Amino acid sequence: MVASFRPQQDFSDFLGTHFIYTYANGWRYEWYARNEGQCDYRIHHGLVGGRWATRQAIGLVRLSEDLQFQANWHEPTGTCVSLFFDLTRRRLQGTAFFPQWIAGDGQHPERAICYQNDFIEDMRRFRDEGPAYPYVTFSEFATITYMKNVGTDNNEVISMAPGQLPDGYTDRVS
Ligand code: FER
Repeated sequence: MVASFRPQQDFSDFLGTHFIYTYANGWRYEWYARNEGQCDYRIHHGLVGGRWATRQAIGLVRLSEDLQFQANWHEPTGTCVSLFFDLTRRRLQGTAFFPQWIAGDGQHPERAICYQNDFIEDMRRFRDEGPAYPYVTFSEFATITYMKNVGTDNNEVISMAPGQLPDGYTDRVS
């Protein structure tokens, strides 16, 4: 039998970290590792810029003994997201599978632009009404421009809509 490899699943260097990053195509996101099972995020630029959510359920994986972590989750909209964070190199690779109703030509990304927590039932309805297929795959590398540990379960990190933030908020570096 071939020995299987599974790095120790120690998330202590990742949990509580707040990130701002920009994808190669210009999309800018903010993401917070709230705790082992949940993330908060805000979308500043991109297809669904203005969208944000807190306490989204995620699965976390530590990919190696280095500071490499992966977060995987499924949104109430039907979108599936997988983010690979390389903390040492301050890089990220993100893949999202968007249903047609969000990312298809002539469809309705604007319906997903909200504070999702207040519209979970609507998002599930849009998801179920579709169309879902064919899914639209987004896969890009991003550069992390801000990375700071602010502790876990901090409600001050992602607490208002992207449009309510002061000018230049996403340009801060750390
Ligand atoms: C990301 C963080 C969150 C990302 C996507 C999301 C594409 C969420 C998307 C959605 O729910 O629509 O880095 O990369």
